Amino acid sequence: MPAVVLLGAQWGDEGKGKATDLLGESVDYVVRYQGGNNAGHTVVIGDQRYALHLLPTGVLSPEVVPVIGNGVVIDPGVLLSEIDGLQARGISCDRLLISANAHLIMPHHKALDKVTERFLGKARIGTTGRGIGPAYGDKIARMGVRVQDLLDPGILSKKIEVALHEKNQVLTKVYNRRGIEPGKVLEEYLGYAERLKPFIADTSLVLSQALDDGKVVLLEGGQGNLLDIDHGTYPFVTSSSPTAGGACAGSGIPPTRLTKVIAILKAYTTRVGSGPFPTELLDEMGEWLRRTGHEYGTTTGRDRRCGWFDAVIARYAVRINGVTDFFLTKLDTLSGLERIPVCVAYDVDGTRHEEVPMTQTEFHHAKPVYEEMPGWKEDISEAKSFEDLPPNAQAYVRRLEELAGAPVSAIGVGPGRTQTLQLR
Ligand code: 2SA
Ligand code: GDP
Ligand code: MG
Repeated sequence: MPAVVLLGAQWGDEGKGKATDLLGESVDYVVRYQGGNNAGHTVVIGDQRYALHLLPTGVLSPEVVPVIGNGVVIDPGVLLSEIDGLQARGISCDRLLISANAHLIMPHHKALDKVTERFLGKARIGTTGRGIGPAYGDKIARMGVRVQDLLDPGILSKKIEVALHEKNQVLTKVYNRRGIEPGKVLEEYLGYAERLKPFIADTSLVLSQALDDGKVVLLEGGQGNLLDIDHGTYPFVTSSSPTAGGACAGSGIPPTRLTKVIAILKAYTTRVGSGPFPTELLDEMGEWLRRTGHEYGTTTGRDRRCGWFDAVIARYAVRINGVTDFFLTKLDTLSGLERIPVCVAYDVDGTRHEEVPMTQTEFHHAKPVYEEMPGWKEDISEAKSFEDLPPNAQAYVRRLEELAGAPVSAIGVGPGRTQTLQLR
């Protein structure tokens, strides 16, 4: 009765979309359990490229039931355009199930995300501006609007009115912006309700029964371990729990039913938005990684910050998530380098740290301690097995495995479905 979690081991964009798609062949349900349309998961099938934001990657596999779990925050307008966009490309979204308990992103969440970021100036988080933080804020404050509220216009109207009573004060008095008209929001959301109704379900019940029936459920994380609201580089994090624990809370699947935790690990490190990043390269080398690895935000198009592989955070991902295997991605990007530095520990104000430091102040002071690995010149994008890789590429993978403390079970050597080496 397997339920498998697939999550990002670093700061997101490790290639989770491609990895989920690959597993799509052997799973019955793919569930998004947190985040919203801040996520950007890319899948390349033949000459077609799909960038998914809210829909689980499983939507691309005809046999899979895609599920948006209770832990997700949904911008209904964006979801419907994503569905329409895929249907127009011949991908059916009819199987989609949306948890009645998931929360909705409302217009005031998007407005507040943007004004607060502007107000913070240099201290901004660097959010995607999609209203994610304010939507989760209202959820925790118990004033969120949920998917099931779309089924009851009376409740929906009341909730919008109560929320805007407060949020309009903030928007107009604190930030000098125009207030939002409750009637207009109600009309807009009632329109969404009509179209979304057929998809709304008690998804935790559906998943529980599916597991009882021996089906395979894949829980697809967005963002990554270090963007977790509790375990990440707070406050430079997203407002949800991309970690394995979050997969249970955000889907209603109990921890005792999880059989595997696959962490997607990029062969180097990237981050979008602000916050500490010990191995960041602010020089030409960083630019080379960005260009060679096409490191630009899938949702916002922003340049991703790039740096060397950091084994301290890979070990941390194993500790927080109980990682059973790694999928190592983008090994092909590193081809052509003479030597490849790998961060094995941090120097924090003269003290060596093998683990992520306890405080953010220390994390901000962390300087990488590097070990250098010899690089390889060969193009590896056509490799079909581990043995096809040049010896130095094999040694690089083995060293990362050793430093991170979990086995690598697959290696990505290109964005395409077929550019993957299975190791076990
Ligand atoms: P938010 O919008 O409140 O979740 O932003 C808070 C922080 O979380 C980061 N974040 C991300 N980091 C990497 N990838 C994400 N998805 C997109 C992608 C990002 C993009 O796939 O490329 O297109 O810019 C993602 N979503 C949120 C964000 O940068 C903030 O640091
Ligand atoms: P996600 O958010 O973790 O799903 O990752 P993104 O889709 O935001 O970014 C990962 C990018 O790397 C996408 O453009 C993928 O097509 C691409 N990609 C995934 N795996 C590989 C790989 O092994 N090699 C290369 N070159 N690209 C990859
Ligand atoms: Mg992404």
